[in-house]
Amino acid sequence: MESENIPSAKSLAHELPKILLATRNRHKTREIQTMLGMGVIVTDATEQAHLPEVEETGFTFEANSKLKAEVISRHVSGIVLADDSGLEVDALGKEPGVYSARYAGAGCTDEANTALVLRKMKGFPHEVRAARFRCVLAVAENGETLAVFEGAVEGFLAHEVRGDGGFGYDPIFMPLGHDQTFGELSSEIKHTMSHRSRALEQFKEWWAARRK
Ligand code: ITT
Repeated sequence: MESENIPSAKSLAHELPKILLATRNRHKTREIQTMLGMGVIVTDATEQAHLPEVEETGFTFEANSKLKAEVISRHVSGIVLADDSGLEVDALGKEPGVYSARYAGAGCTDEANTALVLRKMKGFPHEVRAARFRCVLAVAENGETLAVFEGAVEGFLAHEVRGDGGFGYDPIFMPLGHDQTFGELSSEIKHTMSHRSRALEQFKEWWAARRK
């Protein structure tokens, strides 16, 4: 029973600031919730059936993140954060890039995408396997972008799938200075250097200044 003086966890949760992510990728939501900590409640489009699917018609991460944030922010009150991200492989002319989620075809699995990248890179030696993850976060309110933040992490592609941590291309990406993939490294280590955490640090500063 809730006492008069001690607020329940439920009533405290009502007091916490909330951020809606314009994503249906639960891995992104989990990572961003972890990085923002317990003082913020992060929700996403999977929890709100009325939110539309946003077609990613842009040719850059920035264009697509703005598109997702702006469209979703027209349907809710408050700020909306969108994440558009992906893997760029230099030897593949920066593919899969904005097509990272659908590289092996619409609705394909992460495994199919990673297998396709490895197949295209078969026989390429380590020196020409440079790659990076990029993340662009856009914040919008009432259909208008308020700010955009970018983060990247450089690295190399592994020759085979290694580790089962993370998601997407994590099991084939070795960040610079490590010979393990993001699939093998802990999520704590990933969060110290990832494209998403680098963009999110800038968002945190912007958000703190706005809430002052
Ligand atoms: P939303 O558009 O609903 O946010 P999505 O998964 O389609 O979800 P993107 O269009 O931004 O999102 O595509 C991002 C893809 O890039 C994602 O599906 C992964 O394949 C890859 N990716 C992004 N960040 C990654 C990370 O931290 N680790 C591994 N792969 C990542």
